[in-house]
Amino acid sequence: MAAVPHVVVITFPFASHAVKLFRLARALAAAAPAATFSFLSTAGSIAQLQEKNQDALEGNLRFVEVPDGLMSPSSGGAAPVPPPNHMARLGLFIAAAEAGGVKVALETARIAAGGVRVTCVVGDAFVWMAAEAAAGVGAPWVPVWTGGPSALLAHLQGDALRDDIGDKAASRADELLTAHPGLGSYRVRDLPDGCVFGEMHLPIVALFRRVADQLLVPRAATAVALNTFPGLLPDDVTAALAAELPEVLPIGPFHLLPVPGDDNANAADPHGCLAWLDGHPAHAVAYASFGTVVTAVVGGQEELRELAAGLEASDAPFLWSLPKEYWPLLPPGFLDLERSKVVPWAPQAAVLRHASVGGFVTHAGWASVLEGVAGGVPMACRPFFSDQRMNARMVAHVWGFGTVFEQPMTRATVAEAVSSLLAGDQGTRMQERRDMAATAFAADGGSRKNLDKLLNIVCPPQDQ
Ligand code: U2F
Repeated sequence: MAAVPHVVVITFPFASHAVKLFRLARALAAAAPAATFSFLSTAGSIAQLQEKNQDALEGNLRFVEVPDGLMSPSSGGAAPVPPPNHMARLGLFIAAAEAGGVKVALETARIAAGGVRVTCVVGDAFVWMAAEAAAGVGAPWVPVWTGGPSALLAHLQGDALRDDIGDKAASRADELLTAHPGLGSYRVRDLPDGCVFGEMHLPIVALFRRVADQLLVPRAATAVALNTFPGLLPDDVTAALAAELPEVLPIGPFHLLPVPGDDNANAADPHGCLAWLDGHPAHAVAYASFGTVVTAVVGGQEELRELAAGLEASDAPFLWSLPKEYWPLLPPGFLDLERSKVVPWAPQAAVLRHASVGGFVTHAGWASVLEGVAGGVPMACRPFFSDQRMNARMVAHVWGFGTVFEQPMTRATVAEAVSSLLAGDQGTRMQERRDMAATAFAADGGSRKNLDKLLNIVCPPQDQ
């Protein structure tokens, strides 16, 4: 008799990764009701997910904790170490996961599921040690890359890029990477931090190298799932990824993954963004947001004030999602502007789908880019780090769907970018890709087929 499928989905518990992997877990759990699903994350990340998802979850999905590394071994795990900064927390989590935290969590998941052995591990690629843990229990490993696919390609080709560029990144910054398959549209300066330049001592840099090495181990991964949909990426990027990886499964946009009862249309909107948008004509409003890590001040307080001044100078009505702690940095009187709305959080995917939104000022985090594409909203990108420069380049130079701030934003460049997004016809250039996104999970949609393939891996047909 075939084993009862028990699928573990493990997330990287930082930034918006957990939200993305959790949506995938819910979509898989809903599609395979006979299988058991365990969602693995740290206690803090699980608490946040539970707070945001108060509706009934799929009955075959349960949470299981992985260690966050914050407990001091010398204290016998009794007292938490004082919370360090984001990068330090990330380093502690990785160290704990590598020291056996993931393996132990798989065993915890097995016990919590009444002893049903883990039959498949779907995991955020950042949690690279899940590969070994999966192999240890004889289960296939399916890594999931949530960021920009071109940045993944750059990490996979990291050795060749470092051999080519060495320490000449600064003098060759504007050179196109035409010698590297799939990277010909990008300049040296667009590469992700830690690939050939950046703060090489940071734990995230070591993490990216380890992730790429793990993905390149022959036969370690059964398939690699990406947050994109067939037809979105240029052919050379798709071909280069296929050449480097085992089966590539584009199963995005993740925000549209089919989760019964949650299509983002009824997203929580405690600050009334959608009702406010209802009061504006089509394509009239600019929306600004910088995701969950950048939050608009990575560029510094001065740049935040320039952005504010630029939005004000553009004369357009605007909605800005900005965490409240930064509001005191805004120019005097800014929060009282009649034509603006500043909120600490917006239901972004629904906002970008709203007919009145005509332009998006973004850090070019990959989910934000996909939500912009799905909403048909052209973007003015201010990339800061990681994959964001490559994502921004894809938006502006590959798709022609907006602009990039190559320098920190100023009052004048913001006002000009916003006016041109709202006045232009760039939205029509993306009509085809927008339609592909909208139908990605329809019966014959591109991502639907890949999601079915993924389901066949995680729960082979006889087990569903
Ligand atoms: C890191 O990116 P972020 O988490 O900062 O950015 P996104 O990938 O764009 O994801 C942000 C999500 O948060 C949502 C938004 C996205 O789904 O809709 N959101 C919202 O709903 N409301 C708000 O007010 C603000 C945001 C990293 F920094 C990037 O470089 C990577 O590309 C990304 C990959 O996972 O992770």
